[in-house]
Amino acid sequence: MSQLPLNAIKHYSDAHSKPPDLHFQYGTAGFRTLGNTLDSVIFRVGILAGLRSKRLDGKTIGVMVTASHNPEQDNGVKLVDPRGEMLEASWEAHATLLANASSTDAFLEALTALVKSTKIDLSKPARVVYARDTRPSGPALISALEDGFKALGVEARDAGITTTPILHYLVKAINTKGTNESYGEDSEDGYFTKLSTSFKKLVAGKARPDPLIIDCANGVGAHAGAKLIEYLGDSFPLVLENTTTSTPGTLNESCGADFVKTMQRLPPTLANLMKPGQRACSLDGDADRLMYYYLDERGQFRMLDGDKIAALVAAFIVELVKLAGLDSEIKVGVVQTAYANGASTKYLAERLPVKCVPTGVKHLHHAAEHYDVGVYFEANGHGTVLFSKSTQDKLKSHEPSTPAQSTALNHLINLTQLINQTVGDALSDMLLVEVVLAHKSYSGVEWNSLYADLPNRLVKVVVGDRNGFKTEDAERRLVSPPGLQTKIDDLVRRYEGGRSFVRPSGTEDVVRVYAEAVVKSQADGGSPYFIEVTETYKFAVELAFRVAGLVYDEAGGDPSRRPKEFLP
Ligand code: G16
Repeated sequence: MSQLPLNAIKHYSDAHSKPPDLHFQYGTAGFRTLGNTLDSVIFRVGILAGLRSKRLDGKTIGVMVTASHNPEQDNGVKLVDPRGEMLEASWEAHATLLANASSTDAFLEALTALVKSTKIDLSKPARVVYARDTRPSGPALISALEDGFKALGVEARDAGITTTPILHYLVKAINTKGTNESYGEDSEDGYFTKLSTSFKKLVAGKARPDPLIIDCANGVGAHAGAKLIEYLGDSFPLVLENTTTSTPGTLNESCGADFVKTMQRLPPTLANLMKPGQRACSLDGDADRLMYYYLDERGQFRMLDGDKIAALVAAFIVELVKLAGLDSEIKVGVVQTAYANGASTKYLAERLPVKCVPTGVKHLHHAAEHYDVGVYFEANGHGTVLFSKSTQDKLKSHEPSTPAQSTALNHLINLTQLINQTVGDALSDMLLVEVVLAHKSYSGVEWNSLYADLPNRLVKVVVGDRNGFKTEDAERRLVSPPGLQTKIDDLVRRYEGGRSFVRPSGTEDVVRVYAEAVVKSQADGGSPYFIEVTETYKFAVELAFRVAGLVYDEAGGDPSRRPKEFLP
């Protein structure tokens, strides 16, 4: 094929027309909105994925149909580049342009222009691997995607219903197959074998962990978790909860990593299962985020979020690098976002280089690539660890001079196998956490005491147009609407240890408000938005809701809906 098959594309495109009056945007994690509006977008993404593959000489591109942590009625799609990482940023704009072409003719025109501007050789093969999560809107959207593949003549491989991180793994495994950078067998079996084998090696000789409860968010993590249990055998007992993937309305509903992080409490379904001291964790709807927690001796909920995971894992890797005698050659660094708890940033920055970047794993991933070992986690539990190519080569070629060095070196090599380095992966991260806990003989209590979180609160504000909110300084300051940042600064000054920022979400139609505070300044009076919370974090809640009030007013909301609408 040296020309676009315009007739075939036209034929299929007419069956997937764009809804008028809707604007789609490739955001933080691809396109994400109500599932029943996405038919044309997903069809067009099928063609775009094929063109991306042709542009990259026939390398396999991944397409994941998921809306991850979003409510069940939402859906979405994201593209995965050949090394298993997120789509290159410049192609996000192409995706947005194609998705918004108003008619089939406009779409054909935009495609022709794209082929020309990006110099795509249409004679190259187009290869794509695709998967979806368990959302009810998934099957129809997959058939729209497949129409896109048929229209362009894409060689497409269906990976079925699986997790986002497994799809990323497959993309990398397919593209590195038979090379000296082989990432593993390009199958789910290859993925589970790689994870479970390295996990067993890393915990050999350690006490078997207590059973771990996993809240699967009633999503695809339930399927993957059940498979992982088979591969782990006796090495680690897992108890899966919230596994009803076919009951409508249950996905992410009062469960899952986002619920735990936002509400800072146990999923209600776990309340009767957990005993003091017991550890558990929550995945999100596509199993790329992980939140840990436990009940203390008084039965109080204690959360171990992405920041705590970063602190635990980074310290462990630094220790192993030192034990292996490689500390002068391998430098470990950490990447966070503005959502990282101030106490975690302080703890980490006293020990390691720490960088702050805008929200979205793609930003963290790229920043982490600049370190020999880059540990990145968003506070919401999304993250992984990257070992640079030269670090991996060094680990393989280093000659240890003592048995202790040799052991540490082997642990590091096994960690490179256990960790899904393509993207945040809840199951791989969960095994990583358990390895560290086993090596350090930590319970949740010791882990939690690495540092004490500053009280904090996240609030979502529903506004007319979130695009009116623009930020700078890694999203820590608002530049638009004009004047709003000054008002936020005035409020923040009234709280000791106060910090707050506002940014538009890239995955939901809301503006997010984050606040930390320790004590309210004496000079400040009471707040009309006070809600019932425990003493320890009432000031953070108060500050978050007062800032949310400012945002709401600025966005021209209906005063009668203020402030109850702020409750997430
Ligand atoms: C996605 C991104 C994450 C991001 C999250 C929330 O997660 O992959 O990097 O933190 O959305 O983004 P926002 O605040 O812009 O809505 P997921 O798990 O939903 O794919």
